[in-house]
Amino acid sequence: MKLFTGKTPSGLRVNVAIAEKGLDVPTQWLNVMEGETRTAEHLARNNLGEVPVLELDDGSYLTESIAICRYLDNLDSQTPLFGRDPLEAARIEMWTRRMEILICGPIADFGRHAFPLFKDRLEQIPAYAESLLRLQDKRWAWLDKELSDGRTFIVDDEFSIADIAGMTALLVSDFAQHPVPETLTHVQRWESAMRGRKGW
Ligand SMILES: N[C@@H](CCC(=O)N[C@@H](CS)C(=O)NCC(=O)O)C(=O)O
Repeated sequence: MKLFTGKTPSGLRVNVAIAEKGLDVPTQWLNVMEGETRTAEHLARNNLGEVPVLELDDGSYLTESIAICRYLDNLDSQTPLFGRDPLEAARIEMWTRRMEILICGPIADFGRHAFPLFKDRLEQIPAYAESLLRLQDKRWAWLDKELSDGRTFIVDDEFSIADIAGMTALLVSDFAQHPVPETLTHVQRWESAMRGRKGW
């Protein structure tokens, strides 16, 4: 097994999962900004030219950060990230989708419409990008209400893949220089916990 990853929002998910589970996975780091995911060698691993990619021992490749995390999680029963029973697994799935779609969605789309990396890949619309930052603030405010019950993590008091999914939004927010509003103390509490996790 070999992981191809980067210091990127999606790469971070797998890096954190590996660190949390204490796995030892040989890793090759690719620099996205220097185009290392767009070489013929890497396109043969993933024709979307993205990381993370996990190469399996039979020579096949697994892509998509959450799918890779699920595979790694199933390799042992230590510190399960996807839940211990059917209901817990379903609640974690529910929240992972919410974190991906509602919380990561606007800021990731902002990046596509604002970051130079994407300028030749789509028509960037600056006004749309600005509107996505306002939407992101609304989504953080929604999450703040959800977390106002005082829970440490996204699903109850157990760190899970739902937290890892949300970390992506924090890292893209760093790149966008658009932090979580200071007034959102419950999200701030969650954010501090995330930035203190292994592998961040
Ligand atoms: N849905 C994919 C997204 C992967 C992705 O967008 N990777 C980005 C880094 S966060 C990448 O490798 N980009 C390289 C490029 O666009 O050239 C996942 O979750 O793994």
